[in-house]
Amino acid sequence: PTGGQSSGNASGTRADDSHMQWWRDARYGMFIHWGLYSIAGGEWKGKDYGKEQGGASAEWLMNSAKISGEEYRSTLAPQFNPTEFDAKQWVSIAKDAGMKYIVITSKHHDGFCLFDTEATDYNVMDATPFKRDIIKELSEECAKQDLRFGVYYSQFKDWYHRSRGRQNPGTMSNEEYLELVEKNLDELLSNYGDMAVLWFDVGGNDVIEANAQGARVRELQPDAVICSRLYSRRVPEDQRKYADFESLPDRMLPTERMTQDSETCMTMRHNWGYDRTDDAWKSPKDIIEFLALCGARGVNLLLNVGPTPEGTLLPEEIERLQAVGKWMEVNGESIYGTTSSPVDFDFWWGAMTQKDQTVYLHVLEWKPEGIEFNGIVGKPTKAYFLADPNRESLPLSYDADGHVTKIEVPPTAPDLRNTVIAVQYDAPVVADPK
Ligand code: H79
Repeated sequence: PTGGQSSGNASGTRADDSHMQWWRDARYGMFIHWGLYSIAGGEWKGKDYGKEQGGASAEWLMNSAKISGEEYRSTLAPQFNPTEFDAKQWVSIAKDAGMKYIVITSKHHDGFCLFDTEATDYNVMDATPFKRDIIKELSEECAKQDLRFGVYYSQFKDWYHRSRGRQNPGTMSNEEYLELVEKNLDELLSNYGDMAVLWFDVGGNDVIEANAQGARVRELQPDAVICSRLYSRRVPEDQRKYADFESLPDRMLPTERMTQDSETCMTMRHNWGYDRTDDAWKSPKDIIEFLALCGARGVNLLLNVGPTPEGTLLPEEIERLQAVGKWMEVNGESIYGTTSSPVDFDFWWGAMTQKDQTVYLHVLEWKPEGIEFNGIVGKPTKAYFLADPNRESLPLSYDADGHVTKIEVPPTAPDLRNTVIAVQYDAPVVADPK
């Protein structure tokens, strides 16, 4: 009844789910899509695949433009020299944005490894002039700045290494490929300090294969939080033994309260990887709304950036991260460590999160006539704007019959994007069963 999440599916493989607590409290993380595809930016031989393929070209370019592994590598790898890459700056930006963890593509479907590996020479050290272990630099910087660090790893799709017959000859047989994944995982789990998250993507249907990979993660990093995409969606949920959290489909906001640990991964525009022509930017208000709505449904938000070939974040990305960071500085209490709304419905003005004896109203649409809500037992003791350092009380009235609480507010919204009102009770919040 308190709206707290139940444990993930993985409790069977650990004594308890204590490794999930930081992740539940964190609520907001940074996703980074970066690789050889960033150089192409959605274009190949003068053709803009971003516009042609429904805007899903960036990290999918190799597939969309039907480029052979050989040509993709020989064209892009020698150009991969992002000399402006500065792990310290990226981590600071994520931190200032209010994000609590980072997940970066260590290997996407194009097969290119952003880390030092013995398993393939198709990696940043051996195949590019850059010769710097990006995963090492970022993991060390996260440790320094006290941010959790994790990796995305495409375990099933690998258009470079994995042979899938004539269409994609690959460089390896299936057996060799599974060995590559095993070695890569061992390296990622052994050489980079604490791995907070293992973000697998597009799992195959082979549960035995997936379980072997999950077991290896548990063995080497028992506290790593494992993404449900270790398994394909066709694997029944109760068989996803190592899935610690449910990953909602790409860019999908939750439509209802989730009863298990869940995360939405979201882009700032359409693509994940850097794209030269993608101009579908979401606004800072959009992102602040995502945070509120995800929070109300008990879901983490993993917000993506797609750095440039030079190794920088885009000014548009930085601007949005800073705007949301400023909002979080004032209103973070209504996001971090909160659980989903006490009630299953939204209100005309927005939605709620909760913590202990407080409910947070995320007011996305202002109504000068007052903010009304129902669904909670008892009369609140106090309501105030989180942004008000003096916590001045807003006038409250309570309709005992209808259980409706009304908060009087000024004619104009203090924050048009999302004004948070903290509503306090003198006991833990309980949803009204009526
Ligand atoms: O890493 C990002 C995506 O590249 C990856 N998941 C996020 C986090 C992803 N892998 N697979 N998919 C997403 C789903 C594939 C969708 C497809 Fe298509 C639709 C493949 C073919 C049709 C999108 C549109 C890609 C090419 C055209």
